[in-house]
Amino acid sequence: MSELVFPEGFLWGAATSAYQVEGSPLADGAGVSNWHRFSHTPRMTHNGDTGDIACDHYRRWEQDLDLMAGLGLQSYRFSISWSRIFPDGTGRINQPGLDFYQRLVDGLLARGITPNATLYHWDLPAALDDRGGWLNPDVAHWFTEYATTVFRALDDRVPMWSTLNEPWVVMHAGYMAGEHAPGHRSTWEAPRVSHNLLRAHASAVRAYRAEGRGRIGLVVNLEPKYAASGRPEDVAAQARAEAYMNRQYLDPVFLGRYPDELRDLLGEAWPAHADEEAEAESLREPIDWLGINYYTRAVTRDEPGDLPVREGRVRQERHTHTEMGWEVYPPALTDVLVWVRDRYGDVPLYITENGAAFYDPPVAEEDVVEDPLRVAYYRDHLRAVREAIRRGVDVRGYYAWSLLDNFEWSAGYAKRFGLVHVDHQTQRRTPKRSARFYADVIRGNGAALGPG
Ligand code: PNW
Repeated sequence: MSELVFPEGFLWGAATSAYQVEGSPLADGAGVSNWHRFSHTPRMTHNGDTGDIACDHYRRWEQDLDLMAGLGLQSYRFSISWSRIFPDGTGRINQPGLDFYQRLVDGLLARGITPNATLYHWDLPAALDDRGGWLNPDVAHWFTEYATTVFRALDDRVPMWSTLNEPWVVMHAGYMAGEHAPGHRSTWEAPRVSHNLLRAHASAVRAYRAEGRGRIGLVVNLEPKYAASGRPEDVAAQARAEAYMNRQYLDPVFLGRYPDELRDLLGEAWPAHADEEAEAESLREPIDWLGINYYTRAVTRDEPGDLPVREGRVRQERHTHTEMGWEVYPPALTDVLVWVRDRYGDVPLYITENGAAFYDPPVAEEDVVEDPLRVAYYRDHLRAVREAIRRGVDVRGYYAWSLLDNFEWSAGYAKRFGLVHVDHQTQRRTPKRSARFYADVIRGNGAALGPG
């Protein structure tokens, strides 16, 4: 490949997820999800925001597909809402829920856009939460029943699948930190949740092998950890933090074992999980591709007593931070891609999310929102991806997070990640400068990034 452009066939896309954009959560026979319930619980989200309307994508999907086509997107990563298909989580299938995704997939294909479907992006049927959710070992069967139904309906037109989006966030934010549904805070529950997530993933992959025709993978969030100093305590803190976030899922999937550091960082909560450890080998199930969501890095130092990770973050004042408080540090994206290849071998990689929340100026009469920080973020991170490819890492595609400003979970609508601005009062969509920039990048297969 020439110096500037990406390999031929590199896939350029953007991503969203069901609860964050669709709205109409109970339409056409859908069941209540855990996130519907959680966002309607007082004080759980910023400003009491919910996904009741979100981007109204459930009704405006055709307009949104035209928007994608206008940007020249080659692929769209979206998620399927489990509770639209199985209102009770298992058993009865709600056909109108499936029909929505049939229409969406057909509309993508009609525009030459490759669908990339995520089965679970955090919205669990509330009926299953009532039965213990990810704590109940039966969740692997429930998930496989749901996955198989969706495969049968859509696999003839969807060539790329992933099982779970960011199991670490499901476990940590949902069961350890209490910030996401179901809002638990339990060091004891967390390892069981992780294990059941991995069992569900492996079981769905096995089901796909039996009848699927496309490629199936897993999507993880990775945040490279750098030790704040060479002190042994800080180096050990780095290893714990890396094991907790970056290796807790990938080690079982690729190596068939849990990281040793989990024992240390979960303390008393871990010995209860000898059975899980013994079962880890059965979690190793070959996948066709791995999705990596990258936003930031962490510089870590030892902080005794701060359970479970005892990870003290050292804020890097000299660097820009996004509205999420996340440091902007593009070189770590190159590092993490090289790290995955070196540790786990040559599985095809996709960046399934990358992007930033910044304050955007109010929409004026002009037809574009100026967002220079986001343009720089995309430029610098895409250069970092190109650098990893130069170093021989097999990166096959990139998805911007996100197509639209959307419901940013517990941060509600206050944080904007979109390439396209959404006025949540009127639902008007206005492209930002970053959308124009990204369209240019796609058109020249990376040439618009320039050298660097
Ligand atoms: C991801 N972390 O969430 C999700 O996949 C998206 O749904 C979300 O909108 C996006 O990133 C922006 O937040 C993450 O703490 C949440 O490391 C938290 C972390 C990582 C990813």
